[in-house]
Amino acid sequence: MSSLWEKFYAQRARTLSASSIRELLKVTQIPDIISFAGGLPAPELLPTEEVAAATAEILRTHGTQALQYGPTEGYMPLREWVADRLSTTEMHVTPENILITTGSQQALDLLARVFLDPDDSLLIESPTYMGALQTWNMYGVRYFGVPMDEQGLLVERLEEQLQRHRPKLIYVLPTFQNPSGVTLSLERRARLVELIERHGLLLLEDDAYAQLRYEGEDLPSLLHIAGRAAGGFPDRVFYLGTFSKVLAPGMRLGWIAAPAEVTHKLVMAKQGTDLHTPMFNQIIAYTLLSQGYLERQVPRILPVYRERRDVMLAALERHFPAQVRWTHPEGGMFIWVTLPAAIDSADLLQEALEQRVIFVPGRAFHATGGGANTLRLSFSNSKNERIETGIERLGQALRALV
Ligand code: N5F
Repeated sequence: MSSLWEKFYAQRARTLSASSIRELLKVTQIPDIISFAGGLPAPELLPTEEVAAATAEILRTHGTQALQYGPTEGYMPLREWVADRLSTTEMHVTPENILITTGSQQALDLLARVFLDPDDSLLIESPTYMGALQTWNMYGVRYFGVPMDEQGLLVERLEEQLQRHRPKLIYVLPTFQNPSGVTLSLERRARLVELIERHGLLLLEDDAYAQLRYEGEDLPSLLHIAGRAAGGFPDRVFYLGTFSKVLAPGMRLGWIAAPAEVTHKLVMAKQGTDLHTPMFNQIIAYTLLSQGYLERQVPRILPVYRERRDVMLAALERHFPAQVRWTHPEGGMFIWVTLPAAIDSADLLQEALEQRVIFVPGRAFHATGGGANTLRLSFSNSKNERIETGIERLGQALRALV
């Protein structure tokens, strides 16, 4: 239906669509709904006490700085902290490489402002993080999906796409991917880095879940593989990190690591967007991090999420029909489910809502069509009993459709 404002909207606003995760978040407010939709941290693991103590301390010691405007680049001690965490003996990262953003979601948008013209071609994993698609849709880009298997992106399928579409950038979530939960193998990581160098495109690595590993060995990031080869910060890799999954998403703190010249451009784009990320939140985060918060918090989080993952996997075995398949993530927050081809997960969501359980239907994670028979389940935000009950209800809803 056309509204009064239709003729006034900018061209880029015509393609705006609501995030299905954000829309489903509203449903989550209904008390007895079991939500496997948003990738939200467990509420009982959010550090309310520690943030309260740090806040009181900061107001005493850094009060005026915390309540004042600050630099667009971010709070220097926090930038230094991130740079130190990313530095290795082979790759020195400096604060010049780091821009603190208002969540890593903002970094996705700033990158688009700086790098993407209408009709630019982007390679994305299929499926991929829908929040990135939502941002980039506004810039009129063209997507080409690269298929994945249980080892992640099929790198051998890339070469042909690189030649055919001449993309400017490839967006990859190599570790505990959102939404599939899959991790890119070491061998494929090395080949991917080599390919982007050879074909001269940019690689955007989104590593939101890297710290949440429940089993298996840590793998080097694409940034670190490229950095080792380059003997310093690589030219072609931009790396996104976030404090949302291990600290608190409500603080809206993320970062981008990029070559200093690129960071400088991104800073100018951010100046026009929100001037800077809240100083108050940055100083709280830095205070906690410098007092060993992560070393305390990560070991608290891991056993809880590992158990929730295992409870969900076991419940899926018990309650889902045999024709349904799902991934076994080694970390992160998501399990990706593939239903028989004839079933649409959007129809399943309608059934599931009746049973008071929700998830994200898979279509939204596919930029180039398809995925109607897929769906994403998040296990991080619900306690074991609710996971068991929710999957049982979902199994019932599913049997009504199979
Ligand atoms: O750093 P932040 O909080 O802005 O997170 C954005 C983000 C960036 N990159 C990846 C791969 C992510 O998974 C996210 C966060 N995505 C969650 C999700 O459910 O897919 C949270 C969305 C929560 C919401 O929209 O309420």
